[in-house]
Amino acid sequence: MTGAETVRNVAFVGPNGSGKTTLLENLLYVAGAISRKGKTTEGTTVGDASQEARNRHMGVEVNAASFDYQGLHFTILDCPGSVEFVQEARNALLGIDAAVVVVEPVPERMISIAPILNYLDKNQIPHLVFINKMDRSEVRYRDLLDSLRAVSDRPIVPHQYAIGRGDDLVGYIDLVTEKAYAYKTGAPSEPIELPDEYQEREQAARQEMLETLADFDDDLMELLLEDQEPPADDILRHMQNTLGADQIVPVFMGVAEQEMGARRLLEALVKEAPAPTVTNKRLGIDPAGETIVQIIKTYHLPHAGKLSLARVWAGEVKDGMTLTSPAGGDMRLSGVFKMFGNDQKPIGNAGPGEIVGLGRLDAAKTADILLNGSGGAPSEIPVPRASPLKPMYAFAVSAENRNDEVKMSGAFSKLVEEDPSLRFEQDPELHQSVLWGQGEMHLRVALDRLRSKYHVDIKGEVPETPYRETIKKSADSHGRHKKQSGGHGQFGDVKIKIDPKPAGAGFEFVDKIVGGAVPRQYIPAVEAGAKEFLQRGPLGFPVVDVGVTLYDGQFHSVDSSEIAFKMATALALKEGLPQCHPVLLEPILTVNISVPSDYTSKVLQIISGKRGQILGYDGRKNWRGWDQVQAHIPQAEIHDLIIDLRSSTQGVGFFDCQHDHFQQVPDKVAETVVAKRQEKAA
Ligand SMILES: Nc1nc2c(ncn2[C@@H]2O[C@H](COP(=O)(O)OP(=O)(O)OP(=O)(O)O)[C@@H](O)[C@H]2O)c(=O)[nH]1
Ligand SMILES: [Mg+2]
Repeated sequence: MTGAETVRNVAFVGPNGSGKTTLLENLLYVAGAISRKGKTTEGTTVGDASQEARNRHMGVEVNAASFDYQGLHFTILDCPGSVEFVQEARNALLGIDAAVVVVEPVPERMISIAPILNYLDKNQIPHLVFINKMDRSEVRYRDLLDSLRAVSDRPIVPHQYAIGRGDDLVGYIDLVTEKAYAYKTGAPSEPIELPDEYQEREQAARQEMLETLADFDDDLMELLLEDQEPPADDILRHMQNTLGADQIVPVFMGVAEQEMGARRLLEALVKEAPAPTVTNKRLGIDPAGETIVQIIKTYHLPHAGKLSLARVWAGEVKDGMTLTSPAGGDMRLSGVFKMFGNDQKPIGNAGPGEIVGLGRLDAAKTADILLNGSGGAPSEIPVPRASPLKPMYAFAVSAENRNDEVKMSGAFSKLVEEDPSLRFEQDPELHQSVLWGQGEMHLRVALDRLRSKYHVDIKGEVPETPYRETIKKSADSHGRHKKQSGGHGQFGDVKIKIDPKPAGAGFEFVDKIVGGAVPRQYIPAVEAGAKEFLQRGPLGFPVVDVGVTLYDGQFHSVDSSEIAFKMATALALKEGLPQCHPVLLEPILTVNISVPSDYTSKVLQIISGKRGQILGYDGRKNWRGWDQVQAHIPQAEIHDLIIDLRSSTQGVGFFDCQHDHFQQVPDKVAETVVAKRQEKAA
């Protein structure tokens, strides 16, 4: 067990492909935690631990690497960058004490980190930026810094300043110590003279850094006003304090692939990253109290069973102890593990501040708070919780082999435990099972997991739309059901009026029989017969907003029965409805789309292209530079919305939606829908 002061928990986040896993691999190598460096393109890294990640050469879930370095116990969480897996990062970030946002040196793409910066600031999570791939940089370093400033609410403070860029990258200046270094591939950088042409830029950047730090410290401000030079140690302390309080965002840089900047970043994490006690203090949790753990990730491993990656907020976890889930169930903890990619090493126990794997907590889900003892209800623990993201993309899923349907439901519920941004639903109306998630890749990875872990082959298709139909005109109709076959015959006869009703009225039945033309006891059968028939109207869909008035009929004292009147009603409707000008209705959703304002006009185009109607747009609350567009869009057009949104907003656009009303489908579209329906029925 490690004391909380000597623990450092860090998450690597940032856009997909920015080099997080590569940076981690190089960091682990220079820290001596691995003796050979793997490559993400070869599926051999610690960070891309799962088969699904290795196959795709990209992160698809969070993975942890714990190691010791310079007397500190580090855990680094490598988060996937793809927006479709962002729930993983959101859960992980709540369990760490500092984040490294890894970005590429491309100003136009900085907007893609805006959502994650927003989340970090909302939760006051200290974070620094690592500008990776400096060997590819085509712009001036100061322009890169400006592009970061444009998306960060907190001041951007360069800790390192680049010397050269792209192919001409030489090294960096440390703005705290004012020393210059030249990079060496696969070796520590070497001190050099600060190049003359950088003197001025260095002075300006350093002055700006000091002034920003002074905004948070009166003593430093006074010193600067007196034109005095603060000692490097003091500056470092200010850096550490303001970073720990999420007041500034220090910027580091390098070329992860060539180990450049990896040592410097590690040193910064050692000297400047906050200890778990800082986070505990912010949240108001006494680390010395009774055991509190938070599940930040759930894995179902093929051999080891369920493994929960957990942050110990307080107390101790110990093999064999009892932990209580929010649902109230007690679980016996079976195994405490130090995590390292695919490897888990049993360690028996862990203390406050540590992030460890916990074995066989069968009733625990990702994001749960678990307690030991009488520490109160989990819901009262002041730990931030990541709300599950609203799903934006769906597949209708079915087992390739019909016998696997039951197995499929069980397997999906396990996947949802691992990843709360997935949702699995049964749709009784359309007889389809629907898997909801964050995008196509997200769902494809889920289906791959089902295949590799639970051995069920699942097919995913575009879900069906729950169309309706209604009528525009009234008509009278007559239905007679008569059968004389041997003994008992069947006889029912009804005259009905069919009327359109206002939208939302549903089905209305009126009984206007006088003089017993249809005896009392058969009238409920007429209503039931109508309801049943209207489940599938002339176009093939449930009929809504229609009134049926029974005003006349005939009966037979022996042959009439409920069933005969039901049949007669069905015949009357079958004949009458087509005279009533039936039209197709489709569900319309209210959709709220959020995008950076620069893309708002593109979004308006996308909406029009999907037969949508724009209701209005405005600045998004608490999101500087973002708009929220509200629109009505037909559900039938929503399937690809997130794909179109992402492809025209650098991946950052998102939406939520809910059902609003049904609306008549334009004739051209309706023709296709009805033709398809008839084809399917045939
Ligand atoms: N030129 C250059 N390429 C790099 C550097 N660092 C990483 N790469 C390459 O960038 C690609 C993506 O690297 P990853 O480490 O998988 O990126 P990631 O951020 O983990 O990606 P996700 O997990 O998908 O979010 C790989 O092909 C790396 O080899 C670098 O410093 N310079
Ligand atoms: Mg990765």
